[in-house]
Amino acid sequence: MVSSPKKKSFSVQNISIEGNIGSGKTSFTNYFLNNPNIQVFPEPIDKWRNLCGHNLLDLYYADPVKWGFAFQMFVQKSLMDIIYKPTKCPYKIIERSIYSAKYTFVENMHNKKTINDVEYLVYSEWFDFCSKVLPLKIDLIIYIRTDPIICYHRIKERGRIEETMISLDLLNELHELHESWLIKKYFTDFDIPVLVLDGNQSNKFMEKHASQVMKDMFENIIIHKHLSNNCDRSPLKQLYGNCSKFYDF
Ligand code: TTP
Repeated sequence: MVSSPKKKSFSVQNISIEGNIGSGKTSFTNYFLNNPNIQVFPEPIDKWRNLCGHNLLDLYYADPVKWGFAFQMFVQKSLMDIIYKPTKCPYKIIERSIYSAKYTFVENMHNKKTINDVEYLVYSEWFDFCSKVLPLKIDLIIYIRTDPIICYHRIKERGRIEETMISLDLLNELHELHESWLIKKYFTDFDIPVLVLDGNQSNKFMEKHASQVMKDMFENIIIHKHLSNNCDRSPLKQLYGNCSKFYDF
């Protein structure tokens, strides 16, 4: 008896929300909270603030040279934990990824000698192990692209106690590193599609962006359910391709 070709099952699609400190990632992520097709995993900042009673975020900002390496190793571990958390939803949204931690924060710390060459090498060995050896997969990045000066004012407004030291210079440096990574595609072996959204806009517009993304995702599930075995492209790659895309409202 000849069996008919099986339809592919829908593997979970991982989407990470990226952008500078204060760019609006958390607010954007919150729009997806009550969608039954999407499970949202917020950034594990509470863990960074309380590792067995130690506030690593605070230690880091108080003495970056002493604590930068330990802090970033822990950030990497906590972000890895999230990508492995199971979900029954077809889409998983995570805020930040090991990629942004490495390509923006750690690169910046190394450039400024906050972490030394040996620490950088040890970190990079772990990063390579996590990103290549383990079956880690992110299917789409949504980049909330926000002017550093706007990020600066938002950070001042929210008044997170550990972040009083954050300067506009730091935000400019991190912005440039996000741009190199996600717009200029500096890391050539990084081929995850990037959807770029203008984070300078009001909440009303960001909500519209989120609705459009959810609509795309819903349609994408329907389309993917009808794909046969010989299509091996990830559904989100099919949707967004390899180039950046802006929604225009
Ligand atoms: P973000 O990850 O940028 O989160 P956020 O709350 O600022 O995001 P948004 O305002 O866009 O919703 O940074 C959280 C804090 O952690 C911030 O002080 C920067 C710090 N951090 C690092 O120092 N290194 C890292 O690798 C990451 C991911 C964050």
